[in-house]
Amino acid sequence: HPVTRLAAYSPPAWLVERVSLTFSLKAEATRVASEIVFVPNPARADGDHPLELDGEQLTLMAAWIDGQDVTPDITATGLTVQNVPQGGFTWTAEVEINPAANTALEGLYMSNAMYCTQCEAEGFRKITYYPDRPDVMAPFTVRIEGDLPVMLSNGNPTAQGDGWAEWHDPWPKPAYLFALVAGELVSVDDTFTTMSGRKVDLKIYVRPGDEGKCAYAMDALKRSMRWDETEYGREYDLDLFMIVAVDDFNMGAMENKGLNIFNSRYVLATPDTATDLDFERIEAIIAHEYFHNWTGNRITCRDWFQLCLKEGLTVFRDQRFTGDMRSEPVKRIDDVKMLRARQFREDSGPLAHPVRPAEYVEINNFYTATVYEKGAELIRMLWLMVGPQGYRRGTDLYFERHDGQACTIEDWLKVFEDACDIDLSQFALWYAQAGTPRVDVAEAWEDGRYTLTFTQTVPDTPGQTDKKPVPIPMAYGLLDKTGAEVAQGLHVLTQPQESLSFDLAERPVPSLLRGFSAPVTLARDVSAAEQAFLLAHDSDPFNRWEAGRAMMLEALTSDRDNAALGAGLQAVLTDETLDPAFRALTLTLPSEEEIAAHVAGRGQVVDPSAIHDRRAVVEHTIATALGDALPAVYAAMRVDGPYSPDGAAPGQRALRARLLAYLTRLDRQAVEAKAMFDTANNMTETMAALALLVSAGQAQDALAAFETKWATDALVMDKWFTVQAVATPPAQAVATVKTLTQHAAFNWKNPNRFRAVIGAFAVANPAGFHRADGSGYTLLADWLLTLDPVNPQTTARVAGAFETWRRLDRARQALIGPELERIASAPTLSRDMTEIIGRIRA
Ligand code: BAL
Ligand code: ZN
Repeated sequence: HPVTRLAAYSPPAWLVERVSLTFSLKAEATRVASEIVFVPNPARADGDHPLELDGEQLTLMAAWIDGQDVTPDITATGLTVQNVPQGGFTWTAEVEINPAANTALEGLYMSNAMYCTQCEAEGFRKITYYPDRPDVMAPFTVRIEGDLPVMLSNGNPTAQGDGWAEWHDPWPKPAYLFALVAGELVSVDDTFTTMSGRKVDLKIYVRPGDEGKCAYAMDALKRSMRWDETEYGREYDLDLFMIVAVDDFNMGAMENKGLNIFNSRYVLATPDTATDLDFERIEAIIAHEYFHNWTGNRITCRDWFQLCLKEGLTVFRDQRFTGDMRSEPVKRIDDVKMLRARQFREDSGPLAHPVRPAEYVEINNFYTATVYEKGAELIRMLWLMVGPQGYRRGTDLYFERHDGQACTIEDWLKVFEDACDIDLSQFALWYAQAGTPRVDVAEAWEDGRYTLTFTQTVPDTPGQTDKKPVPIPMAYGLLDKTGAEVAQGLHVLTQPQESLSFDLAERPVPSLLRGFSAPVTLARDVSAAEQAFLLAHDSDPFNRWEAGRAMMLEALTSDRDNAALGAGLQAVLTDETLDPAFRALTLTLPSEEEIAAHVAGRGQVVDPSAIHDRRAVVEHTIATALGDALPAVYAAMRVDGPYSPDGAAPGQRALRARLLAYLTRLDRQAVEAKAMFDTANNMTETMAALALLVSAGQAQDALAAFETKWATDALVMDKWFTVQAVATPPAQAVATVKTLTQHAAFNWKNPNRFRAVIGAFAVANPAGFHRADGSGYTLLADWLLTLDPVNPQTTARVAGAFETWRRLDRARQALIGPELERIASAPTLSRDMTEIIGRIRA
């Protein structure tokens, strides 16, 4: 499979002035007629150019240039026409495609008798021949013919009749933002008046029967539209904004211009069917896709190496939105937990790559935690470094200077250099160097002078050594004995080693990397007493949580005495000035993955079984130490009255669920968990209780009752699948997963189902997956080989579960190695899997 390289980028020879498409929909034989007006690209006035178009799995019926028949040279990936008129021409063609056979869910495909598309990154080439690259932007006119009641495409509707509909999108866009949807759909409607007073129609399309599950998504959409106006000055730019919920979808959602397509799990929600976390995710993803309208669509990426230009920025935007809608410190802690669990894991293993990769085989393999989450951290560091006003000046200039263009990271950094008068040449290294920088901290106290010395190193990663220091914004505070702050600030580290000194009356306790001001690992010897002090006193909520987490990690991986931890957590638990959501996070033990990463970071071999067992012991110890406060706060956090996913209630439920976990640790009969399951009036409490019952081996009746109640709701049944795949104790996990895969509702070709069972088991039940007999590995490998010919993109994503294999003991590596080899030697392995498995094995 050929490698695509950033260094080999050259601008397109031909630009598209406009494109018209006519679809005649038939499940097995859809015809796509195209008329594309090509004009020469002034940037390529370097001689004569043939016409080269991308195209895959297309049957070309006929093609013309300026009305003359042509016979292109056709390969498996596209076509070429020599000797085209160099001043410009019109290409007209008709192709036939088979949406019903498209199980990969890229291009035009069927989901439950509904036609839909997914074109990012390179799906449009499976719809018709086209220059399928993001730096070719054009206005689209689309006509859809078919006998379906709803037929949608991008932009505004221009005309419709019996069996046809026409759409026009005036905003030039790359092909990856094209969308078409057709089916038996109904819409939930609303309107939004923009800041300049224009009325926009909002429509969420769902299957009949799901109309009652869209209210939260609609509300989140309106709040997102307002937030983008007030925070970024960005107004919506069409008369209509549509969202469609689709059951078969590889991603979470897709920002197609004016016609966002969503995985139905991120649209549909009622208190009965969705948890607090589901509501929060719906809000965040609705916002994310909407925000792409400016960061992604109006200004797009020049090439796929620049993916973080739109994704990192849009993730940062949605993170800030959620922080504003909910709790900023809680959101920050959640984001850092996710970053560490997914991106630090990726950055420390064989799949490590820079935020802007230099090469790829299959671009779908680079929709990663590094591009998205670390990409967002880079924007966040920039925001910290230039301050909120400088940041706004920079983004204003970005929109003004680059509207309608396909841009690069260099363009993005240049607007900040110009708007804020800073030099970002060193900052650009963050985009090019993979690996999580490590900052070692040493302290000195002498004659009233306190000195912190920081030493940074960027670790080697596959294909990258000898890295340079990067700018690291270090937010800090210094606390005196009473916990009062005697100094605080932000210092940007730029040197391999750098010191900061302060003249003080007494030796302070430092609180470093406040708010997690940079995506680095901080290495510093901190005593238990100092951690306990920070847990009790730090005015930075992130570092307060961080101190508790550090104490827990010590308890989980060393023989340190836990008395200070128990007392510190009890103080947090009973501190009514603290947000219950924050208390819940602080009382949550690090996940098994987080513990494994910590162990590996110390250069030790990871034993997932030992980690699982030790975690249970420490949880028991903490539960005991919490004493009477545990049942007391558990009772006090009860939420009465009607369910609301907003306000204080989710935090109270989160704390209550956390405490229920501790209570259940002390009572293997799980009496309280059974009581919560039996009396819950919302899915949040139902799932919290069910997960504890499954891990306590007490869930037989509850699982049966749940299944009876929800058998016909696939999204809710995914929760039933996942809770068993994830929470079943390690000894039974593989057998349970095998049973689940034989369940009538387990349609493995549906990405949500596959992820709910196989994906969840492999990443979220580490002790079950890493069973010493290797049966978890064989199970995963079998399923990857089954799914790959059907849906390579989802297969390759789930295969990432093997990325940590080198940190395991030799015996486990000796079991995984042959499974990886078995996959690699499959006769027709996809390009996606060939690349991922190749990199994991390298
Ligand atoms: N662009 C793919 C889906 C998303 O990141 O919004
Ligand atoms: Zn995105």
